[in-house]
Amino acid sequence: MLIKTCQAANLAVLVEKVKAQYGLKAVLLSVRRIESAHGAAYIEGTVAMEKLAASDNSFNDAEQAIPPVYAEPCAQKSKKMDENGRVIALVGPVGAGKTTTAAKIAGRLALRCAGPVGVISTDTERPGGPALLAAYAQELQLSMTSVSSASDLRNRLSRWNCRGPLVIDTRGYSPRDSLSIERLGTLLSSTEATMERYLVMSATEHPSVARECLDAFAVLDLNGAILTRVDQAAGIGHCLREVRKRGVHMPFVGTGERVPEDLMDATAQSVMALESPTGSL
Ligand SMILES: Nc1nc2c(ncn2[C@@H]2O[C@H](COP(=O)(O)OP(=O)(O)O)[C@@H](O)[C@H]2O)c(=O)[nH]1
Ligand SMILES: [Mg+2]
Repeated sequence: MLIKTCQAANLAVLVEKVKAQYGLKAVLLSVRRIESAHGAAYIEGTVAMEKLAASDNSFNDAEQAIPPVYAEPCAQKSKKMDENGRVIALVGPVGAGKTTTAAKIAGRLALRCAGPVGVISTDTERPGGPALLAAYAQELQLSMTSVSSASDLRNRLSRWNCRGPLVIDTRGYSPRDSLSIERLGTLLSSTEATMERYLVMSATEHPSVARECLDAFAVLDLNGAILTRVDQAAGIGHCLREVRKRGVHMPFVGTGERVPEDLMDATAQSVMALESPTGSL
């Protein structure tokens, strides 16, 4: 019999995490609430199982499973980084799914991190801009802040002080609005934090949009691209071709509206299944 411990933000998340990580035969022996030094609370369960389930994998294993064409740039960078110090920013056009994907990624990180996970919205110029992210943050028990300037962002990052991973959701811009994209670059570069930047783009758009977005947002020194709405797209081959042409890393695809569930690792197998006309999700 193997005994493991497992942490999560709340009991429902813990049960899901145990099921996903250790299989349906694992037994939750006990649960205790832990207050961390920085005031955040989480729960820790003791789990018993006969043997490790084949599904005992996590983000890291999934990253290793991604073929080099998708994985290399980010895997190299993130391996060097302490998980708690990870800062991930999502950029892209309006309506691509940035906010939803930010919540999905933060929710996924919360499943595997014992400490707090934070989200930041820079979408403060529009009335109600940060509201959707704030709602997800409340549901997923994430620490949420909005920032409206470079100095706000710097202050937030320095106050957070690598207590856990941070996901930054930004305002959407048309790929033709090069001035705003440049300003966004200045905002994101105003902090000294090492930041992973991902373009979020929808697979339902016309093929030319993927091309335009990949070219326009490349000035932000992207670590990769995340394809959303693959569940609604007739096909994703056109986007994948553009992504491959540029050797861009693709860590995830968005497969639906549910947060955080509908985020799939872009492994060779999963992408092949999506690409093939008979493939299913
Ligand atoms: N079906 C589906 N809908 C998605 C996906 N990702 C986001 N959405 C939906 O797309 C809409 C716009 O998403 P949002 O995150 O607000 O886009 P943003 O403007 O880029 O921040 C929302 O209704 C989301 O629920 C996905 O992978 N699949
Ligand atoms: Mg948004």
